[in-house]
Formats: sequence, C-alpha cells, structure tokens
Amino acid sequence: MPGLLLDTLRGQNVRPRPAWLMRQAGRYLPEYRALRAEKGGFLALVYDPIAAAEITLQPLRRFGLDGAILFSDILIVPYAMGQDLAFLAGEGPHLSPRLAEAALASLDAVPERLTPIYETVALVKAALPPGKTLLGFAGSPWTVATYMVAGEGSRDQHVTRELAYRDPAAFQAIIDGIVDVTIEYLAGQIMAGAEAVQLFDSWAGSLAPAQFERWVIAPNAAIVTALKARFPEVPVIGFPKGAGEKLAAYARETKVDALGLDETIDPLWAHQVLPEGLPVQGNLDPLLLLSGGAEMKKQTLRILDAFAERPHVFNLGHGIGQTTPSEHVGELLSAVQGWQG
Ligand code: 1CP
Repeated sequence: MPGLLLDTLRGQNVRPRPAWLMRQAGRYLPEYRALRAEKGGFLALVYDPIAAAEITLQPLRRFGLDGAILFSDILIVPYAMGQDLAFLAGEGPHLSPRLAEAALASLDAVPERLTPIYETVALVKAALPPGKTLLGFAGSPWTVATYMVAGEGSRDQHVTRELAYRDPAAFQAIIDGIVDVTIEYLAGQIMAGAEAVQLFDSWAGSLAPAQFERWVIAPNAAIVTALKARFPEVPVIGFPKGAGEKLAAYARETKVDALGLDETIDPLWAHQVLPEGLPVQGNLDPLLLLSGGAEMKKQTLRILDAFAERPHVFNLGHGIGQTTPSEHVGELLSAVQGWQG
C-alpha cells in the first residue's frame, strides 16, 4: 500500500497533504531523551538497531506523520570510509584524522560499519503501519566532505572551500570516494526496505556558482543516475539547503524526483520557477514551530496554498529545534491535515 507520501513523491497531487518533519526524532521528545540516556549516547543508539528502530517510530506513535525517517546520521559514511567518529557532549561531531592534513588514501575503509544501519531499516519496515512510508537518507557529498576535511562542523566551511580551490584534484578524489560509498549505502538501505531516500546537502549554500555546479550538482547527479539504474521506482529527494536561485538548475540537472526547500525560499517564487509538476517538500521555518500559535498556522496555510497546483509534501525548511514544545507539532499537523485547497 503506497500511501500519500510515496504517491506524492511519484508525482501525484493528493489531498490531504502528506507530512513528515526533518529531525522528527530527537531531543525535543522525552521518550527519545530517556532511551538516549539508557544507551549512553548518540552513536550507541545508532548502532543498536532495536533502539534505533524504536526511535525512528517514536514520532509516528505520537503524531499523524506520513513518513518515518531512519534514525542514523550523515557521518556514518565517513566512519565507514575509515575516519574515527565521536559525538562530544555540547560540541557536536568530531572526525579524525581530518582530511585537511591526512590523505584520503591513508584511511582504511570499514564497510561493516554500514551493516547495522540496514538492520534498523529492516526492523522499522517490518513494524511500519500500512500507508506510512519509510525514508532512508544520506548526506550529499559536498556536505559530508565539509566534515571529513575540517574534522568538525563549521559556520562557513572555509577550510573545505579553500581546499577545493587550492587542490581540486585531491578534493575531487574525496568527493568521488563519498559518491561511491553513498551509492552503496543508499542501495543497501533500499534493499533493506527504504521506499524513498533523501540527500541532505545542508551546506550547499556556501558555494560560488561554478563550485556549486562541480561539488553539488555533479555528484548528486551521479548518485541519482546510479540509483535510478538499479531502483527506478524509488524516489530520490534532493535537499540543497541554501541553494536559492540555483534550485532550478539543481532540479533540472540532478534529475531528483522531488526537491526539498528551506525556509528562506518564497513558495510563490518556487512554484513559478521550478519545473511544472515537480514535487516539492517544505518549507516552514522551524522557529515558527518553536513559537507556535496563530502565526505558525497562517504561514503553514500560505505554504500549502502556494503549492496547491503541484505535488507537495509538507515539511519544515530545516530540522526541528531541540527546545520545540511537542504540542506545537500536533497543532501543526492538524492544520496541514485540515487543509483541503
Ligand atoms: O545528541 C544527540 O542526541 C544527537 C543529535 C543528533 C541527532 C538526533 C545528531 C548529531 N544526529 C541526529 C540524527 C539525524 N541527523 C537524522 C535522523 C533522522 C531525523 O531527521 O529525525 C538525520 C537525517 C541527520 C542528518 C544530519 N546530521 C545532517 C543533515 C541535516 C541537517 O540537520 O542539516 C547533518 C549536517 C548532520 C551532522 C550532525 N549530526 C549531529 C549533529 C549535532 C550534527 C550537526 C553538527 C553541525 O552543526 O555541524
């Protein structure tokens, strides 16, 4: 039974609108915090398929969401490529050795680090209620590379952007390596039961146009082409956060099945410039979900109205903040489900 979300990603303009929320599992939910405390940390949760499957399903038990997104992280790919990975309290992720100094060839790949993730996917798939869709995901090569090169998150990705200018051949090798592992990783998720996949490009917005073509569009196009050859029925959602006016070229050239929009994009503009019939996903400001109330509902309806004439998956423009009151999520989803446009 495909369901509203999968039908929309395949190009149908359905009512009511399907919805899921980026980072819908996580620290704003008390049941997540409880399980995380019990398992002792984020990576321990990810590598415990029973716990990770439970966390994937937690938000669906509470709210009328149409999709479950695999509970994992984009940095599992660098971990499988042989970097050490640690999530330090209050500091975010750390990868070592960082590729700003170490050569990619010095890493010893550990592909077994992907296997438990497939087990999580299979467990979620077996427990998923009918009509709900299981989404797999990976980071896009550019965004993953920014963490592999700098060894941590950074505000403007300058270490990686500089390496890409100074030594494009070395940086191309890093991107190509990530592309290959990502294709295998997403294929593994699909074979284990993922029904659609999303490519998260959180830092796509920091690149100059020619660099965006080379490091965002080209690698995402390669991933989409490879997945389509093997799994033509499985939709791929591209989410190039911050891409702005480059969105139309991204959609055309990568051939993603659906396009995720961040909250800086005006829905009326997006509807005008994007290819007719292309499904879109988004794009309520996560801060409106945090603040809630009448303004949240008003902006939600504005987004729904703007996309009435094309397939639309309702979502946020980025992940749910960890201090978001969970009641606001219920109110948001009632507004989406009540819209008949
Ligand atoms: O402390 C905790 O409990 C861990 C917080 C956390 C969570 C809940 C991290 C660490 N990752 C995740 C899960 C996660 N990450 C998911 C699960 C599914 C869901 O959406 O519910 C997904 C899809 C991601 C993707 C991810 N991880 C992205 C892309 C999307 C985005 O938010 O921009 C990025 C950039 C990461 C890296 C990462 N992992 C965790 C943190 C705190 C970060 C960001 C670090 C930074 O700011 O640079």
